Amino acid sequence: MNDYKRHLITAALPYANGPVHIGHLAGVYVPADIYTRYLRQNGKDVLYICGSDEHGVPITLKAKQEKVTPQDIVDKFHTMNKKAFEDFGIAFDIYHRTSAPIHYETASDFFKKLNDKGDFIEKTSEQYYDEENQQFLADRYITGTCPHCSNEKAYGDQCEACGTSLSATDLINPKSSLSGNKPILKETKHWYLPLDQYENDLKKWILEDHKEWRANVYGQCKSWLDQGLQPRAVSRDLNWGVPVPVEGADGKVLYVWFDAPIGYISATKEHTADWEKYWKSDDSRLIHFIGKDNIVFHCIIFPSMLKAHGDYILPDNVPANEFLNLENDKISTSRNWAVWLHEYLEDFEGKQDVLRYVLTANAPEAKDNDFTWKDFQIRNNNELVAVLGNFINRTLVLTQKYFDGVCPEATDLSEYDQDILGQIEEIRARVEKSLDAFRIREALFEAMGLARLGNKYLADTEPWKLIKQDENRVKQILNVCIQISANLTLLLNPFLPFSMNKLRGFLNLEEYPWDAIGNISLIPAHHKLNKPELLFDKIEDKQVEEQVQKLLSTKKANESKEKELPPAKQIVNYEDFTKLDIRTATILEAEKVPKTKKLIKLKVDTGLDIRTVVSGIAEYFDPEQLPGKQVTLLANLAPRKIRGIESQGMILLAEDPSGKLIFISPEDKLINGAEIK
Ligand code: B3M
Ligand code: ZN
Repeated sequence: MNDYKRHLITAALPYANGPVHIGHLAGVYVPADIYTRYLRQNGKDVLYICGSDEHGVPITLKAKQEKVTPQDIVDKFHTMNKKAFEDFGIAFDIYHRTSAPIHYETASDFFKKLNDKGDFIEKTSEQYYDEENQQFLADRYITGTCPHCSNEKAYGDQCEACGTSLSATDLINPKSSLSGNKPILKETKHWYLPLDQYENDLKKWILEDHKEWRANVYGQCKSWLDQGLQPRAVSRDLNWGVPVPVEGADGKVLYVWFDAPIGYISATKEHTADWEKYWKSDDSRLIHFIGKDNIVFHCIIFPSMLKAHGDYILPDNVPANEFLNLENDKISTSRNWAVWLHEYLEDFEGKQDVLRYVLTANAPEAKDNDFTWKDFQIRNNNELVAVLGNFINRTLVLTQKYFDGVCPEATDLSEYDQDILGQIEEIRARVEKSLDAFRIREALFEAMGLARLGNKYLADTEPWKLIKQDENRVKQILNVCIQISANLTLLLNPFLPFSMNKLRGFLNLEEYPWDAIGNISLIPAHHKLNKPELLFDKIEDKQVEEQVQKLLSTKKANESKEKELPPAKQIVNYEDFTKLDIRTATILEAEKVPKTKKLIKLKVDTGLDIRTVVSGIAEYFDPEQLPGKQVTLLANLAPRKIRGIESQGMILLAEDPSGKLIFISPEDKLINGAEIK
């Protein structure tokens, strides 16, 4: 660890326009939480800061869609996400929000200071404007055809079909999402932060002084810096956000990416009157945990803002994670392709640590990774249950059984015992090395090494075989196992806080600091342990199948949403329509046409006669369900031979979005042969 006096850990502020999911946890909040808990266990002065990002265009769009105010949207998701994080043991010192007055004040003051110093460039440019709504259009409010791939639903900032980032003026046939009209170009003034002026300082600060940053972070920064930085607008024409605090800026707010990182500052202010020492002294260490899509904002833009301001420290590291996919597909809020935290806890009550474990063991630190329910089950059953849980359980159950739950006294430990216990410190050193370098996933693997070691020790020594002839040896063995268990509570606490808390209860052990790891008499002889329960239990196939099924139905629903309605047909005149003889009829008998997949032969009562109709509905209906059903029939369709059967007419059906066929039946029972006109 390093010698900083204080640590300020920030985790990206999630947008309050949707619930949080496993991708958020894996990318940012769990690794930051592990790191923070590690610092706290080391007795460090540390603040862990987060909150809701409550501005930006998507929130206003969602409010519009749902016919509520943006404040309603953010209130709902702020409350929901705050609770979800708490439920998962994400131990923020504060979970603040950017709609709070203290944030408005802080962000305004920040802008004013830069503005007064003349740090901004004011520039007028032409932007799209919706005349009907008398409003400038944010890029997200404009759709049109992508000039690269011809996708007709590209947004003014990005085409989601081909991934190209766009300017609204690149779009062919631009359309306002507000009115549907073609927007006009109109002049508007904005404030720009001249990033180009900070380029040289940034180059030195990142490319020379922070070579230790993760390769993905360093690489992205390098590529931005190599391309050369341009001035960036820090204001927008929008009515949701922090108003631009200068005269004559009506209808303009600070760009969400200008105010959101200042949210870290306002949250710290809200939390402690002593906030300045965390932000403004060189012996404080600022660390931003974020996802990879936020790198440029935290490594280039926010540091430029901080530098321009002058009073603030810059981040010492920005450990950004790549993305987590779900069952081989990109996690997406709009397509509901996610595992939502609140839903996980409904289905896996009390299993927060299992998810924390799996997301860390498979963390997308260096590349995108995939979460699958099968892997979730395997890691739980083979690692948490079979290794960690099994070791703890055997230790505690055997101690209960042989020594009434009292830690036995161990004298004259064997060399093997001493070697095993000596390895605890080595493991601790490896965990520290990994955590200090933000290799959290490797740190977990190393920490689990102590559980693996304990398991191996038990398998090697087999105390259950010795109890009859050599009780003294069994005392030594179980004492060693109990000391390993006690050390595990400390070593795994940052990763699995719920379970280690439980284990501390089983061991009747008080809390110890991190540097007690390696102490081999944490639990003295004759110390009474509590009655144990299982620390982890198996996840059954059925539970996993249910989750997979849930995702499959999401996939189906999405596919049918994407399915387009068939195009409208040519106009016909009334004469043409009256030529069709459409009548009610009742199915009397139904049987499958042999050797076909789709066909059913029906006998129907048309009121006029009883006739045979062949219909392609066998994939959707059982012949047994059909007799008695009243349907509509096109009665004067010229008879056709289908598979050797003459079909006299056609039953009318409609297709639902999933492709399922549905009969068109009268709402009330009618006579057969009633004409439909
Ligand atoms: N709300 C983006 C995101 O959730 C943004 C982060 C702000 S951190 C200051 O990806
Ligand atoms: Zn495109």
